[in-house]
Amino acid sequence: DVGFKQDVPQVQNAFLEDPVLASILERLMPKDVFAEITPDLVHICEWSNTEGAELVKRMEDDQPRLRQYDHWCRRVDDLLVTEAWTKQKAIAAREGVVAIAYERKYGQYSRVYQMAKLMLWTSGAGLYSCPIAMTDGCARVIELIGTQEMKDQVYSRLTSRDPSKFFTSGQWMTERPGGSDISRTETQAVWDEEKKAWSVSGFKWFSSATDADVTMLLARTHDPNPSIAPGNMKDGSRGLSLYLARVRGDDGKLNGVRIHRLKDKVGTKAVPTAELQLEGMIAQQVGQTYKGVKNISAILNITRMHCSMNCTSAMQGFVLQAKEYARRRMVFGMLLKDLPLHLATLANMELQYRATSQFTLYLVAMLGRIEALDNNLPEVRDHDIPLLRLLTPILKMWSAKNAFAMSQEAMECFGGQGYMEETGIGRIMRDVLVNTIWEGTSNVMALDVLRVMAETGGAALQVYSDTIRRMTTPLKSQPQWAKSVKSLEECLVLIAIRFTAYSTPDGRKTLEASA
Ligand code: MFK
Ligand code: FAD
Repeated sequence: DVGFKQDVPQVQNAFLEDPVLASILERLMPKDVFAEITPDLVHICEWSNTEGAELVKRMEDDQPRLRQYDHWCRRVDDLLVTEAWTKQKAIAAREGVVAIAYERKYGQYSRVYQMAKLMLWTSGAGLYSCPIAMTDGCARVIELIGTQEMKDQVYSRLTSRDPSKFFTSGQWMTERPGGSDISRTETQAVWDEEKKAWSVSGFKWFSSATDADVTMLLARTHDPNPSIAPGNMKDGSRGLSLYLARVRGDDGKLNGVRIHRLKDKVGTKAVPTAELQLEGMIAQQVGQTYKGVKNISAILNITRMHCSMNCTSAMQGFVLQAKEYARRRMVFGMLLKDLPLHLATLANMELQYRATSQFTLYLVAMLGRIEALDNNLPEVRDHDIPLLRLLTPILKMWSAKNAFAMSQEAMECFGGQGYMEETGIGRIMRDVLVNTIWEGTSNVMALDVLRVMAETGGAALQVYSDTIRRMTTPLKSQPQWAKSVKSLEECLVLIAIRFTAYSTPDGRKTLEASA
């Protein structure tokens, strides 16, 4: 045990050590709200660094399994999730990672608080953030269009802080013929007069967090009146409706579900993602018949925001870790932090992280206003709603691509050690990569932007350009670099830089100086 020993990089409190998140929150919230939530944000980082880190490790070492048959050859489809995974559920409830957004204790600022906490909680929750995202989305749909019974029996549990009551939700859209294009959905829902419920049968090709208590799913509605739907069913995505179902009954038995297989994935290994056959799953319809895609889109827009929060959280971790290592690792007689070339790499990472966190929380703040304020207020109706709709797919795509690219950079910052599983960068790299695919691939996000432009006749884009103009006009002249913007992506980076600049005391002066 002789020779050189590297000074080990220390785990840091991501809220206290990173000036970025705190400065954004200070800008987005009233002082008293910021002061009140600060201890909770400090606390969740401490939890993430201790118990959370331990649970994440255990979730990775001991992954979910499927026991399909018992020893008498009876089909049981026992999904064996790990103890650490189960514990995460209780902690998520207790910490209110969904509840905070719906309690609305701080009105429009509740969403910002929830997402900030979620960002800091993610490093200790690992991919338990996946069921939490879908639970959040499900709660929002029920809040918007659910029946009173759904609100009493399901919503109240999705938003509960009591671990013994807390429900999580799945989101079953993707089928074998298509995930981006769900118009070829094979699953059917037929009304069961005896049970006074819908009976759903088909095959769901991807079901994350299969241990969820309830699920939202799309199915082709069988209309008993053939004159409404020839052949009793309408083709395409406009023949789909949204359904809500319990995954298991009170007896713990699956509700008309057979678990075919657990997926063997590149990452997200802690998440039990399964292929499911549905045979008479009892469900309730949510919202209008044939409006399934429209109705489930409220989940999509929330979960896409969670994807971006997940990316922002990963980027924050990469930046903090890389900087910490740079303060301790000597090369060629100097600390990494003092080498201009390495510093340039860190600065680029820092810039990407700042841009992403500013952009993400800017959208979260709009979501908070839409959820908590009267939607007829002109600033909500004419600004927040169209702008959030336009920017959500852009943010989702952009943050996912950037977070994965940054994971490679972060790995390289640690040299060979970065490639070792023990540093944890490899796991996050694998996990963060999925954000480019689930909840819609990049090209599907690009097409969604076009959908918004087409549907609003360009109005959303007008709001966007007006907003940018408002942000830039107070400057005496355009900075030189702003004139050379070549793409929407570059433009977004610049907007994010501008937000960053505004959020620091002398940022504005710096911007003026660079003009
Ligand atoms: C850490 C984070 C963890 C997150 C959890 C992840 C767990 C994994 C979960 C999954 O991956 S779940 C599966 C996610 N699947 C997708 O994201 C599907 C990707 N494909 C799309 O998004 C397609 O664009 C879409 C399925 C929506 C296309 O369907 P259609 O039927 O061809 O779309 P169409 O006809 O253009 O739109 C139908 C209606 O929906 C229109 O409204 P109207 O009925 O009023 O005309 C659209 O305006 C509306 N719509 C579509 N997308 C919308 C939307 N409205 C609001 N927001 C949207 N995003
Ligand atoms: P496809 O739709 O076949 O896409 C293939 C390629 O075609 C992509 O590059 C795509 O961008 C491109 N493409 C598609 N349409 C167009 C177009 N019009 N123009 C240009 N390019 C296009 N789904 C659920 O419903 N529930 C879940 O819980 C769930 N969990 C998941 C967990 C994991 C780990 C993963 C990886 C996926 C999960 N999914 C889930 C599925 C996911 O949402 C889909 O895989 C995704 O939406 C893409 O659908 P697909 O796999 O059918 O690919």
